[in-house]
Amino acid sequence: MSAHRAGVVAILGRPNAGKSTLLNRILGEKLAIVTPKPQTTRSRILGIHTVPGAQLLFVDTPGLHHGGKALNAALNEQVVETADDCDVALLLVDLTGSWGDDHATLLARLRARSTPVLVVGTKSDRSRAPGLAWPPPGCDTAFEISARTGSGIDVLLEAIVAGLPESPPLYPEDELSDRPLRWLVAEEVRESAFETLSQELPYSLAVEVVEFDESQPELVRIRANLLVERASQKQIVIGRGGEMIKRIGVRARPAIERLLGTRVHLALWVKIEPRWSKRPQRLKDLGYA
Ligand SMILES: Nc1nc2c(ncn2[C@@H]2O[C@H](COP(=O)(O)OP(=O)(O)OP(=O)(O)O)[C@@H](O)[C@H]2O)c(=O)[nH]1
Ligand SMILES: [Mg+2]
Repeated sequence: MSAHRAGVVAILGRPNAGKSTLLNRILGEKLAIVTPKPQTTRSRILGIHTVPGAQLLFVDTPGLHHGGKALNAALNEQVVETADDCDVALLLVDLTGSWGDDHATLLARLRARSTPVLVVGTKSDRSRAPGLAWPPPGCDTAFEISARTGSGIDVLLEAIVAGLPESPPLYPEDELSDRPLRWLVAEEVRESAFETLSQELPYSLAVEVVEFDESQPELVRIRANLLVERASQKQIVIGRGGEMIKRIGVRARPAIERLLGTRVHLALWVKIEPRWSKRPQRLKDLGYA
């Protein structure tokens, strides 16, 4: 019998490449939030996938991007640190998009550290961008997957396992993530806000669960604050007569109930917290750094 393998698998790529969708598909559970908007993921999330003979510790990362805010800098730092610390790297490239210098730079960095890198084309269920050279320049092989249909995922998983070091399992086999439940709950609310609110507003929004009362086994009472930076944003999130915040709650609640496996009472409040996205310590408290 071959030796047990285990290690950290970094999921890297541009915003919107399909990183979180792939993680959820592999785990068979929704761990990471997914939206059509770029820059959805704000922090590394460890997703643990245990199979006979191997344990894969997937780290979903925010998309690499530009911009001067402390939030953006914190996001990019997490990407680089994850890339430098992993055992196998997946470089996700949207097959409906393009290959660029950002991909090439990341690939060169990983190769310089001798990290095994698998280049993975995503969204293969959609038609490929006509100008895309595939496999990309400098790559002999590349994978193609669809996290939506599941196509190509088994082949990819086999290749990942082959690249992992020999090691006993590093986490209990029934563990799914290193993230606390209340953080996952906050993320569900953030996803709902992303989907409900339009334009840039979601990027100025943070969610913090401030109360999580499990004293009644059949009904968990949760209170979460939606933090915005300005009074005008607060008005938009609340909406006319409270209509918007109500919609955010209605959309988030079933997802949270699925996550917790109980009925949930969800109370949402909007609070102004100027400059939350610019304060490194606050980003840490919120779990975004
Ligand atoms: N058709 C199709 N759409 C996909 C697939 N994978 C992801 N998407 C869509 O692409 C969008 C972005 O997916 P995410 O998983 O949030 O992308 P991400 O790379 O995690 O994005 P950030 O967290 O913003 O960096 C969503 O609308 C997904 O539904 C796929 O295999 N096929
Ligand atoms: Mg994501």
